[in-house]
Amino acid sequence: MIKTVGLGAFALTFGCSADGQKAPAGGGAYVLPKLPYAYDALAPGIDEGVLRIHHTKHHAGYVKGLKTTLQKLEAARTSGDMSQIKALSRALAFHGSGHVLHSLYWTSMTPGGSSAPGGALGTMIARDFGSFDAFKTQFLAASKKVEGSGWGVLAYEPMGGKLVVLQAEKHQNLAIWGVTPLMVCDVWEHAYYDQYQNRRADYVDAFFKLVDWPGVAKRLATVVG
Ligand code: MN3
Repeated sequence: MIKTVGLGAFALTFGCSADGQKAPAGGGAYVLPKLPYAYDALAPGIDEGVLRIHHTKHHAGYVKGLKTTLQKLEAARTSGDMSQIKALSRALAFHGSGHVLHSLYWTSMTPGGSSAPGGALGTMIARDFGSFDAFKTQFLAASKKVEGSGWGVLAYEPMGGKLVVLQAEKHQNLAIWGVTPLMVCDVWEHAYYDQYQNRRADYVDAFFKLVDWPGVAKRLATVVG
């Protein structure tokens, strides 16, 4: 049975195909997803120009980098030349994680934002962080204090069956293996500098007001059943 969960234009398909394989979340290909809103729809929190360049240049660059890296790895296997394996493995994690996180970043936001979550998501946040306000304090602090370029991440950790807040450095560092990211805040300078200059904290506060909590709740439902 195929169940499609619409996350704006970034539709994720879950379920099993005829051979029992779970359908890939990205549709089986690495492509730049369309934004689920217009480039000017998040203003004034995030300006049109910032969003347009971020999506069409930066995210597109990670998609291209991921595909190029996979091609180089295939060539290395064909030739048997593994001399570049260290750099290629790093590039695979970097561009692959960049593509995953940016795809999620666009759908972490919705024009006008949304109110704090209730339902199963609200209950889990209260259970795992103490309260929504306590979660918010931790998420904002984590996002604002990433060292260098990186991300603030709300994720579901399946071993403990709980929600966690992570900082990611670059795209691929400081994760727990196996988590499912549910909501992410990009704090690379390219995400805000043209609008906020060095005021990363102001950008993070603006991002948080744009979070699409119903969308986050849908993502959680796909991993906790
Ligand atoms: Mn970015």
